[in-house]
Amino acid sequence: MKTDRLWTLLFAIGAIFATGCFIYARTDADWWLVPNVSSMGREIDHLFIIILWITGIVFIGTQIVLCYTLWTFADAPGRKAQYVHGQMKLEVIWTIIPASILVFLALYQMGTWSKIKFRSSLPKVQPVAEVTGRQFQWLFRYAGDDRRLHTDDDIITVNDFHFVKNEPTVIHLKSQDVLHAFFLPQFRIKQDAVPGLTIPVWFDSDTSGKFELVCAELCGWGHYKMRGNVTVHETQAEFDTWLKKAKTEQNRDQLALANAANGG
Ligand SMILES: [Cu+2]
Repeated sequence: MKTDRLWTLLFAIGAIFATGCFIYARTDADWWLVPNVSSMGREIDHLFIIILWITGIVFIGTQIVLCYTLWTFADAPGRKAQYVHGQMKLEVIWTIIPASILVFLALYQMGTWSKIKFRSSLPKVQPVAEVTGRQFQWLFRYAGDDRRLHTDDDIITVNDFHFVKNEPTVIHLKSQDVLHAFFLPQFRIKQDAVPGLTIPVWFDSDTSGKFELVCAELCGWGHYKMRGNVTVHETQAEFDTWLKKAKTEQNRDQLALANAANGG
């Protein structure tokens, strides 16, 4: 009997150890702590880390209680099972503690949430682009020289998003068909694109360079293809140069199409 208990205990400790190793391996890789380049990203990471600490402590605590229970109340010759209807006091305690943790988290994250999601926090700037998700690509519509969207000189790119470093950046997010999710991992931005809605999303970047955009909502067979490149330009002038180049390319393509249609 004693050996049985020992084996059970060893198994429980092994399971906890294996789970710990697994969690460590996943957090050590760039699985969730992808480098962050946005100002709001730091606050979001901070919230995640607090939640990880709370759940980690609770996990270890409950596993210790589990091991203790396995060891102390294991079957023994002559020991009779006891019928217990309930333990009011314990049930109240383990309801109040998680409820308090949830209330704490709800209150603690409110400032960050309002900064990121409340319309009143939206920077008062023109949107850099209108972003439309559709099966299976991201379309970016930039304003041309008139600085207005939905006019003849708009520039449209596919899976290619550009904006400027250290500038509050706003996009208008739409979907043409089904639910998609606009996910910029390095900026900690994830927002559903919902058919029929235009959703303003804002973020910034303190680093210039190339980053990644992916769709984070299973939207059909080609969902895996819905990824794009994000380029953060060092200066507005650099962005303008890129936009000009994109416009020239677009005009050239349109001309080629018109020529082809005319049989030329
Ligand atoms: Cu998708």
